[in-house]
Amino acid sequence: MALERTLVIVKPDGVQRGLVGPIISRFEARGLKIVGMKLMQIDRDLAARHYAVHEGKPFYAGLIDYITSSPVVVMVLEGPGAIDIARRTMGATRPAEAQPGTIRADFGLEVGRNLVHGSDGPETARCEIDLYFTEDELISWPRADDRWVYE
Ligand code: D4T
Repeated sequence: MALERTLVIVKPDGVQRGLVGPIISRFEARGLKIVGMKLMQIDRDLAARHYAVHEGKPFYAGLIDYITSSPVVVMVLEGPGAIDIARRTMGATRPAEAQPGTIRADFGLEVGRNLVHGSDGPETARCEIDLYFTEDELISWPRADDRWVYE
């Protein structure tokens, strides 16, 4: 499978609830490699650019308030099929509909507090990575485990 990069965000509820470690652990244990990561506060301008596709929807205002309410941890994860793998690890958008064993099912209850974001396709991933990271903030590094994770 092609090596991909995807943007993942531990949202404000994940940070406030002390779940940064447990959430990142799910992705690490899966075999995805962290190639960029930082704690940051998303301002309203960045939030509007990230969620531009949802502008005008009934939940948009609440979504912007929520994502800007507290620090988040943003990261770029790399691996074969990383975009889809990350989303399957997160589970369905609505935690009530997410499969047990996924992050949203195991840690969440409501769609407006669904703990994590993950890019939903190759084009979105490219745009979102550019939105949050400069090129020199991303590190390509050989991992000792690589030959035990990749065929
Ligand atoms: P994100 O973008 O946060 O990874 O979520 P998803 O990709 O899984 O889902 P989405 O784009 O459809 O929704 C973006 C964001 O809006 C919130 N939301 C969504 C909400 O508060 N109420 C709703 O009815 C929907 C559909 C949750 C995620």
